Formats: sequence, C-alpha cells, structure tokens
Amino acid sequence: APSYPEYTREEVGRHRSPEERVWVTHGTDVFDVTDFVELHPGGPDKILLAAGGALEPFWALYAVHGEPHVLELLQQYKVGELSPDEAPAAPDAQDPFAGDPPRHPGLRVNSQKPFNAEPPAELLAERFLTPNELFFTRNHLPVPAVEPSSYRLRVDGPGGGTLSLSLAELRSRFPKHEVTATLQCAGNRRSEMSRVRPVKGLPWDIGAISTARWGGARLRDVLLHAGFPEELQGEWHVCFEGLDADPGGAPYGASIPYGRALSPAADVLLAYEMNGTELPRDHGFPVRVVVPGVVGARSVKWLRRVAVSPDESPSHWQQNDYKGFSPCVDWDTVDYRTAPAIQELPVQSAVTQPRPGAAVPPGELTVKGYAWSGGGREVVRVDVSLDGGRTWKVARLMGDKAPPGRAWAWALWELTVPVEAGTELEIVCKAVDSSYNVQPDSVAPIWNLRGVLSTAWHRVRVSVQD
Ligand code: HEM
Ligand SMILES: Nc1nc2c(c(=O)[nH]1)N[C@H]1C(S)=C(S)[C@@H](COP(=O)(O)O)O[C@H]1N2
Ligand SMILES: [Mo]
Repeated sequence: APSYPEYTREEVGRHRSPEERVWVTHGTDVFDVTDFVELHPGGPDKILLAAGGALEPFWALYAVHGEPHVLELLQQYKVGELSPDEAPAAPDAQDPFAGDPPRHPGLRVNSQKPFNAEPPAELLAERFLTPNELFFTRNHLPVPAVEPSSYRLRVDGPGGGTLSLSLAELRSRFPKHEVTATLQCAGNRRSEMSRVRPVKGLPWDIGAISTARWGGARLRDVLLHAGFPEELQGEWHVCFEGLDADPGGAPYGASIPYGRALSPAADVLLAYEMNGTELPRDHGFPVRVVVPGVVGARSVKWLRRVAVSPDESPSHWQQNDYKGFSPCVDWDTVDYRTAPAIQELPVQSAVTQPRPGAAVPPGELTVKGYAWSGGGREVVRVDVSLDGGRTWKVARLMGDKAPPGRAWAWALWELTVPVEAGTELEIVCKAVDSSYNVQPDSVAPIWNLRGVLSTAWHRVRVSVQD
C-alpha cells in the first residue's frame, strides 16, 4: 500500500479555495479535490462549502454520497492522511480561548472569540435534523474544559440541602427522555434589522437556528427527586448556572418559570445527548439545559448548578439582555428593569434557497425554507410570494406531526413554481402558527436597539437568467 504524508486538521483547513487548492477530509484521509470542483454533479458551490474540513456533516445532508461509486471517485484524489496524534495548538496562557475545540471551517463565523457561527444558509433546510458539526453555536465566553469523570451537577434542594449528581448518576437514576427541538437565538436575522438602523449585537444572518434530537433527564424528574413539589404558590423561577464565567467570575446564567420546569408537557431536559452522540463541547458538554419553544439563551450549556428562587436569575443575560423594546427606545432611555425577559419566541420563517442575489435558471424554481414558532405552537401554514407580497401561494410543509402544543421543532417547507427568463423576483415568505399569529410585514416597526426578535417577512431578491 502506498504511504501518504500526514497533515493536521489545521493544515487541511488552509486549503479552502481553488487558488490555494481545495482539500477535504473523509474519515482520516485527506483529498485534494481542486480538479473535481468544476466536475461535481452537485455544483462547485456545494463542494466549496466543505472546503478545508470534513465531508461527513455535509454528506449527511445529501444521501447520494453514501453510494460506493462516490467513495471510489473520491479515492482518486487522496493526497494524505490526518496525523493520528495531532498536537493541540500550542497553549497560549494569554488567550482564554486557546482551549476552545476545533470547528468545521465551513461554518459562517460571526465572531471567533467567543465563537459564534451559523451553518451556510442554503444547507439549513436540507435536512430536518442539523448535523452537530453544522449546528449554530452561540458562546458568550470561552468553552469550559470539563473532565466527565469529575463533573458534578449541583441541585439546591428545598430544605437547604444540596443534591450532587455525577454524569453517571444523571444517566442512570432518571429515565432517558428524548425530544426533537429547534433552538433559536434571539438575535437570529439581526443583520436585517441593522440595515434599517444600526443595532448592537452579532450580525446573524438567517442561520442562528438549528434542530436536534436531544436526549437526557427531564428537569422535572431531577427537581422532584431533589424534593421539590409539583406546584409552588406564588412566583418562582428555576435558575441555571454554566461552568463558563466572565473575568469577574460571574457564570453565564438564565432562568425559566417554575411551572414550565415542572410541567411534563413542557419537555424541559437536562440533556447529555445531541443527535445520538454525547454533547459536543461547543453545545454544552457534558450537560446542558434544553428548554423547547423558548429563546436559546435559557438553554444553559455546561450546566453546573440548578436552584429555585422567588426571583429570576440574577445573571446579566437574564436581567440586562435578551429583552425587547419599542423602536423609540435608545441607549439613553432604555430601562432593562421594566421589560420582561424573552421566554417563548414569536413565529418565524426564512427562505434558505435560493440565496439573495442568485441568478437562477428559467423553468421550475424550487424555493425552500424553515418556519418555527415558540411555546410549542405548531406552524400551520407558510405563504410564499414571488412578487414582493402582491400575490401568494401556499408552500408544502414537511415534518412530523407533533402532539398539540408540543411542536418544538421547525417545519421545513418548499414550493416549486415556474419562472420566466429575464425576470426579477422578490421572494417573500411568512408563516402562521397554531394561534394564528403572523409575522410583521416589515422590519422598521419592530426595530429595537439590541436587534432581537427579528421576524419580519423574509425577502430574497433573485434574477432569472435569460
Ligand atoms: C469531494 C467531495 C465530493 C464528491 C467527491 C462528491 C461527489 C458527488 C457525486 C459523484 C454526485 C453524483 C451522485 C449520483 O448522482 O450518483 C454528487 C451529487 C451531489 N452532491 Fe456531491 N460530492 C462532494 C461534495 C459535496 C458537498 C460538500 C455537498 C454539499 C454541501 C455536495 C452536494 C451534492 C449535491 C446537492 C448533489 C446532487 C444530488 C442530486 O442531484 O440529487 N457534494 N456529488
Ligand atoms: N453556559 C452558557 N450557556 C448558553 C450560552 C452561553 O454563552 N453559555 N449561550 C446561550 C445562547 S444566547 C444560545 S442562543 C444558546 C445557543 O446554543 P448552541 O450554541 O448549542 O446553539 O445557548 C445558550 N446557552
Ligand atoms: Mo442566543
């Protein structure tokens, strides 16, 4: 057998354009596919999305690649193998992010430190479950390094005692419960809001949303085990703390109302699995909260502590962030104390394909996208217009039927329409949820200084080629 040179993932990651050559990995093999890019039956753009990294998460979206002839073809381009004992990047004592995990270079990065990135928009709605490597990541701080054997989850009990659970105990003492749920950041689609007027925040496109099958213990079961009752009189909150802390030592934290935490129908999890594998480090290894139907900010990752309190979490991210305001509020007048924390999210949808500015061929055009609503409200309809909202068609919804009030996952949708050469299209989508909530038609009336809750009709301009 021929022997191949060894490369690190970092070296592979430097080959991302035809000028620098395009490298990809599959298993532990490295391929130079520069000469195949133009020959790819799925088009050159698609291969370039995976350039510099692993093919697997992308091929998970397109099953054709599972055929043996595809692997045979790939084999012709083999140039090397991944070093089995790749040294981690030289630790930099000055850089608190030096211990962050490696990421797929195909993600669209909004900030490197802390790491915030979204999957390429055109792939978002290709599959119901987002592959873990492509799931959007929203970190406020460096990723904690957790030794699973010494991990303990602390649950403050009602009588002043505390329950301390190892990972093995969390897995074995409580039934494993699985939920398919979409997580969406409050800042999803913020970049559309900043086009109206500048806002403070990461410039997310439409990809701060992803869907996974989560597995873990029900938060309800753990709280009951700790001695809490089914119901408490008055206002109570379940507060979460992460292992990630700011330089002043304050952990990332958030809270949800007690009733949601205890409700068997709310499906709140202490998750240790994501799409059938252990949680990846970026998504909260070894344990995170998953609060279905609620803004992503409450699904605290790297969970270290759960406590019940008459007050919401004192965390900055519960008190002074993730709240909505009127368009008339500016940084001089904003008062975070009086606005309620965002919990359940409003109805949302976006066109994932085609992308803005695309030149599409005449004939049949397939428009694809996602739609989702908070609070377990099912998406009952998605309307699509090709003429900026003058006329509408109803898209075909795909997805599993959820029990009433527990539609935690997005609906993917598509619509195929004839389009004429030489025309300009303004594709628009808007979703309706089971409460008949609808999206606002424009951004300006929902503009807010933090750029959250950006749910206006999504508009995508494309031209049909001659
Ligand atoms: C070097 C890497 C790749 C190789 C060797 C490869 C190879 C192929 C081959 C041989 C086909 C035709 C399969 C058939 O019809 O039998 C194909 C189709 C396709 N590939 Fe790839 N591919 C690669 C990377 C990718 C990536 C990264 C993506 C997505 C991000 C992608 C998306 C597609 C799509 C959308 C099709 C068309 C599927 C259809 O028409 O039904 N490919 N690819
Ligand atoms: N401990 C901790 N938990 C966290 C965060 C964080 O920075 N630290 N970010 C929150 C925010 S704002 C969102 S949108 C989700 C994102 O989850 P993901 O990175 O798995 O997509 O995690 C939430 N949980
Ligand atoms: Mo978020």
